[in-house]
Amino acid sequence: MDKNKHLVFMYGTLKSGEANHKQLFAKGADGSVFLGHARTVSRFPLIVTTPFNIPFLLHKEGLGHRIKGELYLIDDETLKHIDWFEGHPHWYERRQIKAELLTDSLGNKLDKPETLQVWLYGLSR
Ligand code: PCA
Repeated sequence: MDKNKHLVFMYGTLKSGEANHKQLFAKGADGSVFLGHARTVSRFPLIVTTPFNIPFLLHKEGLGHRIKGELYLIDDETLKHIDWFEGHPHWYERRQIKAELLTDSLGNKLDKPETLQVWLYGLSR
């Protein structure tokens, strides 16, 4: 199996402290590494609704707000697991977007935000 790593932006239940965060480590404790806090470069609609306060991000770039989240570096096996967990591509769809990394992994603000191409799970329809 190849050993590629993938940048993934989390804004919902996979974030630290949220209900599904442990899924990031389901394929090994080092399957995911937190890089820092980040924000999408473009705006996206984020529907925050009950039940369970699950936020739904819609792949309608340009509408809504710049979304705050957490950036992780994830290995192949963990990415496959998260794809399965999020129902990619039939429910959530993983797409590439641009995000700004704002802090380091300790939460210290970067002097200059770093713009990165990252994966994000959202709804297309
Ligand atoms: N979890 C993923 C996408 C939507 C969700 O509920 C996340 O935390 O980014």
